[in-house]
Amino acid sequence: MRTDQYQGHDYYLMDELLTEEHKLVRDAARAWVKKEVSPIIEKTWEDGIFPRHLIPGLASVGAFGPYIPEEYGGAGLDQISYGLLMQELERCDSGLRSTASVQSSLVMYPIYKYGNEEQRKKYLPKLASGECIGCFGLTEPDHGSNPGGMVSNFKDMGDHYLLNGAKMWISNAPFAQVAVVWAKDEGGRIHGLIVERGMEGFSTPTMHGKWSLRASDTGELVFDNVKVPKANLLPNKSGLGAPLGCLDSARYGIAWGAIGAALDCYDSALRYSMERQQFGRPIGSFQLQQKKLAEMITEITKAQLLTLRLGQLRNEGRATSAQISMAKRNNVNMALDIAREARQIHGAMGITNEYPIMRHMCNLESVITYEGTHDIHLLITGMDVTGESAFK
Ligand code: TGC
Ligand code: FAD
Repeated sequence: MRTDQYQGHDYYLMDELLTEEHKLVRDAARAWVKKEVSPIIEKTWEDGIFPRHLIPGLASVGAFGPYIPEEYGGAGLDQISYGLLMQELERCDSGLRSTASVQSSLVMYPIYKYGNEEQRKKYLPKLASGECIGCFGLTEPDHGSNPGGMVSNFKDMGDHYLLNGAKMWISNAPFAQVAVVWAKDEGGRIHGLIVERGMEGFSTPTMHGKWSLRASDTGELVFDNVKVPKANLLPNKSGLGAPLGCLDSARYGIAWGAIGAALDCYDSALRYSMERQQFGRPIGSFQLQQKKLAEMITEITKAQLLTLRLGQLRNEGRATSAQISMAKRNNVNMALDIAREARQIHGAMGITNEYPIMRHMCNLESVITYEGTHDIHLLITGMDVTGESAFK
């Protein structure tokens, strides 16, 4: 079993820009991860299952609904604390962060933002405590980057809605008790519906064969004439902007999370480069290895500054969707590049599970694809700066 020797890296003294609360939240999450998750993460990843016994611990560090008000069971924290939490979770494993992202930004956020008071009171406290786990169904087998083309639909049957269709690639689906599902009404307008496990005609088959994000459970959502009570429709926002609004929050968390994965790879590579001797010297004394390490910490530092500023803008309610896209795209790509370089610094050892590098690298292939692919985020930036959509 690998000992988690991780230390944070703060080249530009960013801690001085954080509040005491930010640091407390981050340090508590880091301590919990080191104690409870690091010792089991390699085995869990190999087994290809999400370790459900960690759910109460995730709730205890505030990872479920960090920025949801306390009156609904959330932690009532700001956006920077939320980001730091995601960073610490993904420092360990992207799948751990995924579970928290989905619960917070893709399930609790839409219920809080688009739901009515009854729905908030019914679902949010149980989601915050981890008593209930949720998932988010947007992607379909034939509609990934283009969710507006979805075919899942519901009909108004008078006293209930009748839901049909299928969602694919859904994180947490195999064990979630509730699903926030996006489907079209008879007029073709997209709405969010809360679908509960146990509703007749609703099933959640597990998807197998992933070489990435193995510590997160992924599944389908299948709706075969599911009767959904009318009280389960999210009433306060409809249209594609509703699910995309949730994605803004999750993509922001991923921007921080990716820094965590990059920091873990850098931390491991730096330590290894000073321990591993070749030609009678630590490999970290060779210029080629120093170039790799210097470029890694430079890119991490740039991402930390970009993301902290984004957090400030989100705290002020001024961050745009396009700014979030830029950070998600930049940081995930940066983390993947760093994982590849770190793998080389570790030589052959880098391909083993003695070190976290290959696990991070494999995970980041999902992270660079979900919540909008690398290409899609580039096109969002392109659209923002030119005013021309390349999608239509
Ligand atoms: P478009 O015409 O541009 O926009 C439709 C409406 O949406 C509004 N809008 C947004 N609103 C809030 N936040 C955003 N980020 C928004 N982006 C657009 C827009 O203003 C418009 O509103 P209105 O009122 O005018 O109707 O839409 P489009 O069909 O051209 O598509 C644009 C595109 C391609 C950028 C969008 O579809 C997109 O982002 N595609 C990527 C799909 C995606 O990210 N899927 C993620 C699925 S969930 C997931 O992956 C979870 S993984 C979780 C984990 O395990 O961690
Ligand atoms: P496609 O859209 O088919 O894209 C294939 C390729 O074509 C990509 O390289 C893409 O960039 C490119 N492309 C597409 N359109 C354009 C264009 N206009 N211009 C240029 N290039 C383009 N979804 C959910 O709803 N909920 C979840 O919880 C969830 N969890 C996930 C967990 C995992 C592990 C994974 C891998 C995915 C998950 N997803 C989830 C789905 C994810 O959001 C989609 O995979 C993603 O949006 C891309 O869709 P796609 O895979 O269908 O790729």
